[in-house]
Amino acid sequence: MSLTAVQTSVSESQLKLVGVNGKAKTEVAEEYNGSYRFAPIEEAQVTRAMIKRYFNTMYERAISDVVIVGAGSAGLSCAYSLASQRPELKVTIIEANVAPGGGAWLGGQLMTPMTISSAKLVSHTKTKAPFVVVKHAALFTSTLLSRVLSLPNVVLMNATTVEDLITTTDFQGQQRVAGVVTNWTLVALNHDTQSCMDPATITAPVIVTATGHDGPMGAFSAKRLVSMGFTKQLGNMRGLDMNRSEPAIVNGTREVVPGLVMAGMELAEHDGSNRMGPTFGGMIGSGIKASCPAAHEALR
Ligand code: AHZ
Repeated sequence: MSLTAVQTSVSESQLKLVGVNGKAKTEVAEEYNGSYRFAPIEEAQVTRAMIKRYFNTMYERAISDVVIVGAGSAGLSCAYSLASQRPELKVTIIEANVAPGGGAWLGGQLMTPMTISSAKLVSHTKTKAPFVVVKHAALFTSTLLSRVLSLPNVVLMNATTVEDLITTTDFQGQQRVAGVVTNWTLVALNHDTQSCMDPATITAPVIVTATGHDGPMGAFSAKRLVSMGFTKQLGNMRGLDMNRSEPAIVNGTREVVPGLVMAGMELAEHDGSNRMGPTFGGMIGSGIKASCPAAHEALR
């Protein structure tokens, strides 16, 4: 019997151990050993299936109820809390990286276990442990991502960068943030090498910014608030102190300027609070807390 490359990795005796979709085990073994077929498909169908949905989504979400910038642990926690409790809100997440999740795929120093510190209330009533350990950070992040993406009112546009903020003057004459300026990340990274490549926009009554601490992309909105004159100067993140950092971030989560709620480690750069390091309770708490002012603004 001639076997394809795929089939050579599965022995006939292995195949006989399983049954698929109610088929007899011997029938499955036969299919995988030469007669397995897919339904016929045209290449254009595949391309059109993607294009139509992607651009329909862009068209529809050009006006959103809430935009969340950054799909790290804080942004995703905010998205889950907000979109699951308020299914009527169109929540659009913009993530610069191809892979959403930010720094939450690992614990610290490229190690896999993730610690999540307990809120004091919980440790007093239920357990004395100051934190729980998730066996692999990817388990936390993939579970959260899958829950967020399963919500019908959530859209995630990854490989897309927020390049700027949109502002407007409200009916009281006050300046507020009213949307984001977006571009595909590969375009945004090439503004220095190509002539003007204009962006697109998404307007929304409220933006949640959770772009993390300073780095190649981080603290985007905090820095832009300074150059736009909304904020005088950055506080700049201080040295690592887990005991000070987590409460500072959760307690400091707020609408920093009208229309812009800030969450996660971006707040450390904005307010000048401490670095947190590899513990994630503060990020989850901050994301959940950010969903309250975001819902309030979106539903006004
Ligand atoms: O790619 C960024 C990351 O996934 C994304 N992002 C940044 N700028 C963006 C922009 N447009 C779109 N202009 C942008 N996306 O934002 C995400 C931030 O995730 P993160 O995990 O870096 O931040 P977080 O605040 O959710 O969690 C931080 C967790 C900590 S604490 C810490 C330390 O103390 O050293 N380090 C990390 C990673």
